[in-house]
Amino acid sequence: MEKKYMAEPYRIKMVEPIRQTTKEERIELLKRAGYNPFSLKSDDVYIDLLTDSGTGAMSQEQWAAMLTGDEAYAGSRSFYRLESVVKKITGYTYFIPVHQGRGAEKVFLPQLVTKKGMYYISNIHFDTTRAHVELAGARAIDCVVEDCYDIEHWHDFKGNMCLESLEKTILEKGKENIAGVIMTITNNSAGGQPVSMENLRETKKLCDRYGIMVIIDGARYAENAYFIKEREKGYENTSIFDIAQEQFQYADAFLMSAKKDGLVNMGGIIAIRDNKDLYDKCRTYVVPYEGFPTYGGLNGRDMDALAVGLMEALDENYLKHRIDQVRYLGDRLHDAGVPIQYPVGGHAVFVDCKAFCPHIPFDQFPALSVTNAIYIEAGVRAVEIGSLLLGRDPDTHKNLESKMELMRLTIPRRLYTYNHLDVVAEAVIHTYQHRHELKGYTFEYESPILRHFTSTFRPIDEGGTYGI
Ligand code: P70
Repeated sequence: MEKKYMAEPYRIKMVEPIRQTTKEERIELLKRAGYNPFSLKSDDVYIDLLTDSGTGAMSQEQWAAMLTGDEAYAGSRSFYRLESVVKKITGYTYFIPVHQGRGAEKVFLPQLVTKKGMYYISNIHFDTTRAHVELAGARAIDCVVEDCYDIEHWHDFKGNMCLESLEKTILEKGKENIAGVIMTITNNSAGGQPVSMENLRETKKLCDRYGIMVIIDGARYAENAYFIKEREKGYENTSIFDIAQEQFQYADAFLMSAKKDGLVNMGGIIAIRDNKDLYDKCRTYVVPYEGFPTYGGLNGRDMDALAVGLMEALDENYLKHRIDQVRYLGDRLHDAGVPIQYPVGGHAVFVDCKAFCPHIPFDQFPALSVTNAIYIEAGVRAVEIGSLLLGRDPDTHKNLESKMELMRLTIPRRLYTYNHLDVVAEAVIHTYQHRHELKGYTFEYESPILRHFTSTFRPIDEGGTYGI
């Protein structure tokens, strides 16, 4: 009989002990961390769901490949091995390695910003992408479909670009002022929600009409391909590899934080279809920012691990178990009445903290409050994806209000078991039962760029509690 949630398609060859703390200790640890989970020591975290970025477990094949790394400064064999895999998957002509996703953004995004007053349009820009758009002197506009905000209801592709608002924005701002259109697949801020092949195709068609370049921000492109196979008519019998390849046909460039679907701890990719001029520009800037273009900030061994990881991440059994784990946690919370972005996406369960804590206003960060409460409850570290992460308007400096206040329980790849997820589910359900007692936060120190990473906070004083 087929199990509802697939068992691990691997066995465990090496173990890393994790440490449990007491509730009293965690209250003190969190206080010392300025109530910002990013400042906790990993040793003080029992189950770490801060991110799926660089936190997964590598396979024996990846570790073996690392021993074959060629550490030559220029022309490393490892570079050519990785290049051939990237070209095979994307079908693109040009490839430059970088140390991680933001390295790709820093090198690539400014190249299309040729004058003042330009815009990038995305289904939703993720945090570093938005930051690099703004650092390049452009502005970021998000045009995701409204379905995305219909948190409780099932829509197959909540990550899609809204084609009407995309076209409206292009016409309003003028096509000559659009630096590029960025398709984030899966759409991280929407809840790791997939983008359909049809939407990728139609977005590309529309952009071609206006002569605008399409860039895939594809940190989780393999997970997106899995959802297309599962949910989109006509793809049931297509292989994940072929779906992945087709996705890239509907773009001109591909930026990747390889720390996700590259199954490595560090790495990034810039790939360009055929624009030689753009490639030359990126190659010029990768040298001062990241390193010589055949290593781009990576060790030779890192590139070899990535060459293997990219292919492993397209394995259907691997992906089925991966997505089942996330779905398992989502189902446990959903069945207990905890409000979540439904259906769950590819890499995380996103808890709707606007519904969880309607008594906490957006600028007191309800999702930070829930995140801190579950750390105190069980030593589980999650992350806020809401108004704290969104930051301030770069022109008016006003706090922006996010449409959704989410706590992301991000599942690293091949790292935890279903039993760990039970601990997480119980902590969240318990906190939900005591949600009225939670209180908001205010800044003690606010960092000016990407503030969620390094700011510190203090709980608002009027009544309530920050732990249950
Ligand atoms: C995450 C991390 C990184 C990312 C991404 C997309 C779609 C580019 C990047 C940048 C960032 C993060 C957030 C909260 C806590 C820890 C880490 N996403 N595009 O977890 O890539 O990090 O390699 O520079 O999701 O979602 P990189």
